[in-house]
Amino acid sequence: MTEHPTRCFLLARQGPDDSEETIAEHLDELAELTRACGMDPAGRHQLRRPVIEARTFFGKGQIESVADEARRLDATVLICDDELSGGQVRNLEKATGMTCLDRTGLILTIFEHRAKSREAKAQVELARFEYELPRLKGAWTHLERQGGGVGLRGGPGETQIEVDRRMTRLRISQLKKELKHLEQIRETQRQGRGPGIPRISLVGYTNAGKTSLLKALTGEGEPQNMLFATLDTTTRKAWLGHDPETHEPRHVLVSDTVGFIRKLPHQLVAAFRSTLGEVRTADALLVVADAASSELEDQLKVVGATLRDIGCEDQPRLLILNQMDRLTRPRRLDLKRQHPAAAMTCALTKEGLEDIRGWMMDLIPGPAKPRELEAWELPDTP
Ligand SMILES: Nc1nc2c(ncn2[C@@H]2O[C@H](COP(=O)(O)OP(=O)(O)OP(=O)(O)O)[C@@H](O)[C@H]2O)c(=O)[nH]1
Ligand SMILES: [Mg+2]
Repeated sequence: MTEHPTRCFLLARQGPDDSEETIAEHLDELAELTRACGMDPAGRHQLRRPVIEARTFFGKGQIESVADEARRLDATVLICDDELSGGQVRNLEKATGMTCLDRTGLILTIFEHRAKSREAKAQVELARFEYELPRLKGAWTHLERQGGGVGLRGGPGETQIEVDRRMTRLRISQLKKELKHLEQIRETQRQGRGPGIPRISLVGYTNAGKTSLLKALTGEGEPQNMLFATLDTTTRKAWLGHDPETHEPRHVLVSDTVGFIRKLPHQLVAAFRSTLGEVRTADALLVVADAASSELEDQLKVVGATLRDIGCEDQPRLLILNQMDRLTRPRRLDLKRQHPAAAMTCALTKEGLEDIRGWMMDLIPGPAKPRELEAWELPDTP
């Protein structure tokens, strides 16, 4: 028997300042996210909504027509590109009879599926609990009403929610402790890698080609055409070339990291702080972008903002416009004009990698040259 993927219906709000194309692109990305989660996006709508409806986010009529269409398409899950409160999720579920998720919930689910290492699992679990904690409040109000009205204390609903909240807080503090411990181990490993070898981090929008570049530079890494394929940091040694003066071979340590995305849940950014510590403490950053994306400039803005968010502002960085094999010649020239300092690469054919190596070689001082001792430093010859 073949298993059919869950069919879902996508929704996004078009506010007064949002263009139709922008929201359509956000929905394209949301569709990619649902595929990354193993679902089949059956239909979508962008709904004009100047003012958000407090109870259900969208208007009553809008929700009814969406529910009708979703039913026709056999969709059982409703996914909203905008962040919803716990109460809004419950009200939408009641109104449509469908399971409802917001973008943050979807991204968290993908991360839960992908997390393999102990650290990634703990980070994702922490983000999930942080996400759920304020949402338990909505359930509490709801149960309180069931229990007989405001002010009633000690009812079964209240007790259960209080227990849930306490357990959630307890788990959050345990996870934070565990992550602190794992961060210390990581720090020790970092120091143990030996002084002198500079550390470079690959950062950028998800699916831009970071892992492919790690592979092109170091021979290791498993690229996948999938959003958030990489959650764990992998560090490998890359050969740069020979020092032009000493002729010694030069190396760097290159780290691959989790990708960024528009509206990356802040709970995830906070939870991934220790993984992203690798980026913060790197000597330089290689910022990888998918040059063929129609969203290139927006994605670069998201990456810039996320880097600021995690405290990376001062490190030297090289913009890498990857996937240039997918560009027409005029577009290539256009991009070269817009980003004259960027390296243009194709990670698959390794084209342009020399520019990256050259940049790293120029940036990073080589090993200290043997110093010729002056006469006054030498022991007296008998
Ligand atoms: N045509 C072309 N495809 C590329 C290039 N670089 C990467 N890809 C493809 O793009 C997809 C994503 O590549 P990855 O290296 O996994 O991307 P990533 O940035 O590590 O993505 P996440 O880990 O999911 O954030 C894969 O299917 C790669 O084969 C390139 O230069 N040209
Ligand atoms: Mg990757």
